[in-house]
Amino acid sequence: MKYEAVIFDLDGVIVITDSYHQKAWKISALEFGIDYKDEWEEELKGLDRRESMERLLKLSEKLLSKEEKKKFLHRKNELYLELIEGLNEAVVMRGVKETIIELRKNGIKTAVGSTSKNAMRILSLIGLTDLFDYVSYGENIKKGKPEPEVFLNAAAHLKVSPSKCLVVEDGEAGVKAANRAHMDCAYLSKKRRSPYAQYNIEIIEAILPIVFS
Ligand code: B16
Ligand code: MG
Repeated sequence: MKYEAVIFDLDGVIVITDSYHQKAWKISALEFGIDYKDEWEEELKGLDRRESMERLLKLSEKLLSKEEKKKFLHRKNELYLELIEGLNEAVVMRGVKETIIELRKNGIKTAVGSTSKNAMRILSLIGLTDLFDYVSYGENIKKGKPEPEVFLNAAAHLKVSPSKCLVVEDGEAGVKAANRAHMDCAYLSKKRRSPYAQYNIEIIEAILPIVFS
C-alpha cells in the first residue's frame, strides 16, 4: 500500500466547524469595530487563534491594543464554544465515519491533525474519539499550520515515516504544513483546487483508492 497512515484535519474535513469558526470571527470582529469580509475565510483556515486574529487585523487594517486583542481572542472563543455546544454525530461530514472504519479494517493508522485547542472537546461531542490512534492538536503542539509540527507530531506518535502518511486537508495553511512535513496531501473541496496538493478530491471516500493503490 502506498500509505500506512492517514492524518485528518478536523474543522472542515471531519466536521462542519469551519463555518462556526468563521461565524464566531465575524460576530466578534463586528463587536470590535471590524467589518469582516466573507472572502477572508480561506486565509484564516488552519491558522491558530492568535494568528487568525493578527491576519484579520492586517486584512482590515485595524489596530488594537494588547488588552483589546486579549479581549477579542477571548470573545471569539466564547462565541465559538457557544456554537459548538450542541454538536452531535449529525454534524459529522458525510462518509467520514465509513471511510475511517474502512482504513482501519485494512491496517491503516489514523490520526487527527488540527490546530484547534478545542479539538478534543469536538471529537468527544461527536463521538469519534475512538476512531483515531492519535490526536495531534492545539494543546500538544507549539506552532500551528502552516508549520509542519502538528502533522510531524502525529506521525511520530503513530510511528510511521512522513513519506508514508497522507494528510487530508481543506485549508491552504494545512496543505502548506503537509508539504513542509514532506507528506502527501489530499485537498478536499467541492469548490476549489489546490495547486500544492498531490491530490484534489471532492468527497472523502476518494482517499480509499489513493491509499490502497
Ligand atoms: P481554536 P483545523 C483550525 O482547525 C481552524 O481551521 C481555524 O479556523 C482555527 O482558528 C484554529 O483551528 C484554532 O482553533 O480557536 O479552536 O483553538 O482546521 O486545523 O482543524
Ligand atoms: Mg480545516
